[in-house]
Amino acid sequence: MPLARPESLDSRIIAHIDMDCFYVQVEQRKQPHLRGLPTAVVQYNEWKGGALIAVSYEARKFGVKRSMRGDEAKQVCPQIQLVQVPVARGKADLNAYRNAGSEVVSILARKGRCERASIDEVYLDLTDSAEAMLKESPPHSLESIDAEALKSHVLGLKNENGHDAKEKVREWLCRSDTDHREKLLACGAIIVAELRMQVLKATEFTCSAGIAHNKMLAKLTSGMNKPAQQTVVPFSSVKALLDSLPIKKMKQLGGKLGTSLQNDLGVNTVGGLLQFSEEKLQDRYGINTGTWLWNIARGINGEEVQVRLLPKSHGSGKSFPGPRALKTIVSVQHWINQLGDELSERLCFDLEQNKRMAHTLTLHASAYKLSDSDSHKKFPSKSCPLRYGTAKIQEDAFNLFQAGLREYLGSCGVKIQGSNHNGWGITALSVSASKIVAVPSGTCSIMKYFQGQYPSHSSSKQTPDTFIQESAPLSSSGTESYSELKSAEPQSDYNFPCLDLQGQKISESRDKDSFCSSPKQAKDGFALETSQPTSQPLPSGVIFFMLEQLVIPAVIF
Ligand code: DCP
Ligand code: CA
Ligand code: CA
Repeated sequence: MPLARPESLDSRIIAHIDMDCFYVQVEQRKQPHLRGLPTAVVQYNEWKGGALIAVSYEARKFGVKRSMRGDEAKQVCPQIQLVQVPVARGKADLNAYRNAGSEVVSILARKGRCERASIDEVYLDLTDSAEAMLKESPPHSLESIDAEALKSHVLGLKNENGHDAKEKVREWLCRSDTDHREKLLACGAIIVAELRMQVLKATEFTCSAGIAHNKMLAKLTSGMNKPAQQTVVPFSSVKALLDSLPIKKMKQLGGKLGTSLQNDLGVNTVGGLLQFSEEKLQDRYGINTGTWLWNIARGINGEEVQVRLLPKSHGSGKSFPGPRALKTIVSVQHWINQLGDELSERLCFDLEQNKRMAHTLTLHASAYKLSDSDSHKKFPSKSCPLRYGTAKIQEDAFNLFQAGLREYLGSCGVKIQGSNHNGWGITALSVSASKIVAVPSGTCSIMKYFQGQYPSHSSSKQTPDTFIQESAPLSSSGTESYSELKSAEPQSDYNFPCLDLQGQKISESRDKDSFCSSPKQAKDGFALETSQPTSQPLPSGVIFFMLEQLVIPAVIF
């Protein structure tokens, strides 16, 4: 068996913080009379009362689950309060939730390196803060320990739920007869309890947390004691935690790899992997995956917390289940226009607030054919270079759709033009923007940046050659991806489009396709994202002229 790695002596302090029934809390803050009542947020939809997407803990006690529809929830809990997700452009509008998530991030990021991992969760690397606390005011020197920290669940601590549980936790937090790592962990628990209280005070939202020596263990435990509680993972309790952890519960083992471990190796818990040598796991699953499996069986995970407060991609999508499937090109175009409009608004907001631009536009769809021998064939996702401007995004997304549909229908020759029924249906559509980068600092103007970076094309049409196959999953509504995209990245040497900014005048920008013509959505929730962008800001010589509904980049040298 290989020797233990340096990572197993990991003395970092990592927290994973996840908001409790997040969309419900956002709605309850808007409508305080809903607080404490069984409440659920329902996705816009008339069928059977809509789909539940967030359920309060009061409603969960009645057996209400996220998989239910509104009507079903009312059967198991007649007094349930159902709140509709806000709607814009005929689809769910998640801006309020995104902004609420940003409010929380702006508080958490004060204490350590912060990685926004989804709309309602972050990782924090609190190592430096914990080291500072241990040096300056170690727990045993404190006159009193914060009540919230005393409510921590410390894995492996006996008598966790007994009457003197808090006293046990106090003893654990204040131990002086332990190693440096565990003293740091105690400091991490106190810091996270304090942060959670700050979040509650500033936003009225509760959250739960896992505190451990690495991301994997923090993530595994943040949901163990919900709502409004935190769980601490001392190194000594890792083995027991993983011994009983079903293999499919581990992030990245929920799919085929987890199934293979169960079926081919007969392993049902993460700890069950301990019986295999690293070489054996590498022989079976390749060098990287084999080593990764060997490590996770021991609770080892060297993954760093990335500095990321902003999303890596933006998406806007909608599903059209059952009878609502789109069956004509005209209806598809209508929805692509709605999705493109929303995406364009978000891109402009990102550019204005964070000085970032996306470079790749991708269209995903789910489809069926009526007479289909090849029913497993998926609608191919397509990408092209992204051009700013609502009409351009709409046009390019529609071209991508048509290219995808041609390929999807293949030789079966179903016609794709016209507005009559054509023998196919679209059950989900999404457009997304990825490859988001900062406009480089030191560039003397946005316009020069565009002119220098992007070869000019007179035609706005994408040629089929620039379409790139992708396989990212569909989003059902507006999405932001905060983690690495798993889909195939577009080829790196594709041509960038002309952004049509050259010689743009204010008067010409009044049309719908003007560059970032909608400044209205600036929101307080993004304050931190503005003040601490993950990347370089625009050069100081560039300002945005705001004129009525227009925002035009201009050079003031
Ligand atoms: N969400 C969604 N559709 C899903 C899952 C989640 O729209 N299938 C939204 C609603 C949730 C939010 O994302 O409120 C965060 O998702 P979580 O999985 O973190 O669940 P909750 O925060 O609602 O509950 P919990 O307290 O269990 O974390
Ligand atoms: Ca959550
Ligand atoms: Ca979550």
